[in-house]
Amino acid sequence: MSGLTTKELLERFRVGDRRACAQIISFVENGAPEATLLLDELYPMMGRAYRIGVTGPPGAGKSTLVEKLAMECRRQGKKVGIVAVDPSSPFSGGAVLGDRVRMSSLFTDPEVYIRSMATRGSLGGLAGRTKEVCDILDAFGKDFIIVETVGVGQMELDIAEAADSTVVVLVPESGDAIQTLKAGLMEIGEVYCVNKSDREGADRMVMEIGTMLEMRAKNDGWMPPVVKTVATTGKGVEELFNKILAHRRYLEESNRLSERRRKVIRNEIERIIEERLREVFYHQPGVRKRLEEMVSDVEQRKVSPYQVADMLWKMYFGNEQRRV
Ligand SMILES: Nc1nc2c(ncn2[C@@H]2O[C@H](COP(=O)(O)OP(=O)(O)OP(=O)(O)O)[C@@H](O)[C@H]2O)c(=O)[nH]1
Ligand SMILES: [Mg+2]
Repeated sequence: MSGLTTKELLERFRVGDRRACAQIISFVENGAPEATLLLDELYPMMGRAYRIGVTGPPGAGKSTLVEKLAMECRRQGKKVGIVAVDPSSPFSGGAVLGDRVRMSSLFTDPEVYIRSMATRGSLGGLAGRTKEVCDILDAFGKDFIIVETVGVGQMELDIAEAADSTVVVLVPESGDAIQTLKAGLMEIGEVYCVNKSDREGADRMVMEIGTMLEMRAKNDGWMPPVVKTVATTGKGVEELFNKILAHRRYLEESNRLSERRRKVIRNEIERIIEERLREVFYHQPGVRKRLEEMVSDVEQRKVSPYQVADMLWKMYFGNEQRRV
């Protein structure tokens, strides 16, 4: 694939060449110079895929469940993209053979595209990149894109926001842990899944989740359903998928899907501008150095952080602009 011009790469992508798709994703992941142009070119082809975020504690069975959800999509003749963000055991790459074997039926299916992104912490902006990787798979013609993340941090929240439907996967044993989880995970789910329901305590867990959801501040006219699954056997997965589709219908019929997508677009533009502003600001000669120098002054309470920020601001914008 290397050595192709951007135009050639795009031509291959458009006819469904998986290697071209992989190459474009790599460019975007690595922040290569051609990335922006490629994304611009692909933009008109995006917006058709439905995006499902799957999140939950480590080991809850997310990957197994994603595999089964993808199979369900395939059974219905839909094309699927899978993105695993920062997986402890990657789907692809061969690093963990076990995962690869488990996913094997999907690996050989040309209508399924699986990508792991194990780059958390590098260069920042990963949440943005995840969205862009989904965008590429969208342009590639996938009907559904399923994103797996271990939750819940700011990044997962960002990803949840970019997903059309967010599935939260919990297990019967989450029991007490749910207290600590509820702040994050109990807010973002649109469909809840009690996986490993072959184990004891699944029904109690379903009830507890239901109770917590009733107390949730804002449900927007959608009461998140709770589904029991056994990802290893596929039990309950069809129902889970149906609930996701029901959520989709709800979003479409209430006009919320386009509202949400507009919000995502707005956020994205703002994020790009903020990134650029930050970059331009700190690249201004002397700004970083001056900031460092002032830290000890602030530490000794000679000046306040606001006064330092004002000073730096003036270095950049001159006198007429004041802090807001
Ligand atoms: N008993 C039982 N085991 C399950 C079920 N689903 C998944 N597992 C097992 O749980 C383990 C973890 O499954 P994964 O799918 O890798 O879980 P994960 O949430 O993706 O894990 P991380 O990505 O590492 O956070 C594996 O050994 C699975 O076989 C289930 O429904 N019942
Ligand atoms: Mg996993």
